[in-house]
Amino acid sequence: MENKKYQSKEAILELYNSPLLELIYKAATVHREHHNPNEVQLSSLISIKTGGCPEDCGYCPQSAKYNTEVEPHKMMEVCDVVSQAKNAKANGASRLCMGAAWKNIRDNRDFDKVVQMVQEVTNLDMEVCCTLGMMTEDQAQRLKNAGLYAYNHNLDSSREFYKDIISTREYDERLETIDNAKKAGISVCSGGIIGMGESVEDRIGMLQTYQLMETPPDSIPINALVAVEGTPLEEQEPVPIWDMIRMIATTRILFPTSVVRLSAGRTQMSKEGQALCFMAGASSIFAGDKLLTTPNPEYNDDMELFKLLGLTPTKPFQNGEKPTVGEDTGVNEMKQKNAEKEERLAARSIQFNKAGDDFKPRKFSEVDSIQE
Ligand code: SAM
Ligand code: DTB
Ligand code: SF4
Repeated sequence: MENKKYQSKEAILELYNSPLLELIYKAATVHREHHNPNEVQLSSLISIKTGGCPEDCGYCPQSAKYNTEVEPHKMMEVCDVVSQAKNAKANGASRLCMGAAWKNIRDNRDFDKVVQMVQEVTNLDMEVCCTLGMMTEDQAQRLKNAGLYAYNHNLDSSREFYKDIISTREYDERLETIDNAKKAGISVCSGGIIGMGESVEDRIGMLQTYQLMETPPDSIPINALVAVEGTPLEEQEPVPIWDMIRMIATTRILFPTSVVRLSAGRTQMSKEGQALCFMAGASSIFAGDKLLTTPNPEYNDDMELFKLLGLTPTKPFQNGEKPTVGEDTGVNEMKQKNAEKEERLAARSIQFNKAGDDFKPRKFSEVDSIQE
């Protein structure tokens, strides 16, 4: 749901620039009308496929175009993702977000694995979110059938500023993927980054794009740029906390029912700063000492902050029903092939062991004599 009062850029800008304490008060009031202010969702991030991305997003350490410390890694195994998800759940996370450094999803074995991850993590009673780059409607349907709850695909900034930070894809392609997620009935998570050198008008431009959508995103992450060495934005100064608070408060007022996420960049923020972000309507954080590839506050520090502020982690599926987990032909074929492979390996090792029964190793002394 959007707040129709703020549709023009001028109206949003006036709100953004209003006296800070007034803005926070207004945002906190809206927040209390639609959300429990004492609950904040813990979301856990896993980079299921890291680095080597062909896109050139100027902020991203995973782009193959930049020389950063990120080591590329192939697709993780399903069992490892499930075990990390169990761990995150035991620590209070109700959502698992799986990220892949892809330009777009391709219909191959790696995607079959992702679909299986979605099935298995949803079966743990967690909200599963994926962020895999561009996605067709068929791929969205397949993920939805497997139990996917949300898809994260950020517009990141205004249409005008986009060209300055990414040259390998168009703003409209981003909008298309968001539409494909919506058509499949997947909850949309889409937001942006501040601190990339954009103007306040660019921040407002992004919010207006969401505001003018028929259905705005259910979840809006606000990231503060993590300036990573080797990327074109490595020299950017940390974004002032006041900008973060203004952005969160404005987003909260514009989209009263959406979840506003205080996302990347928290290691630069004080506890007091983060508390004001919660006051201004943020109700979700990424928990765990790593985002996808960059650092995040220690889990224990976050728990200390929760205790101090009297916050509790949100339970899963507060804003929507748990999706059903459907069978998937690709996953079933993959499992069948894996089972056959294991059978073949087991048969081979039985043969080997049998041969081994008759095998009498020679004594060392005999071997020595041969060598002589
Ligand atoms: N490749 C997919 C894509 O771009 O949609 C998914 C992964 S990508 C890393 C997900 C989001 O992470 C980006 O849209 C961007 O908003 C955020 N992100 C990436 N690098 C960041 C950074 N250095 N600081 C803050 N946010 C960042
Ligand atoms: C989002 O908006 N922020 C998260 C999540 N969606 C996938 C990612 C932040 C990534 C920060 C840079 C990194 O760790 O590589
Ligand atoms: Fe690739 Fe996503 Fe990073 Fe852009 S933000 S370089 S698409 S991983």
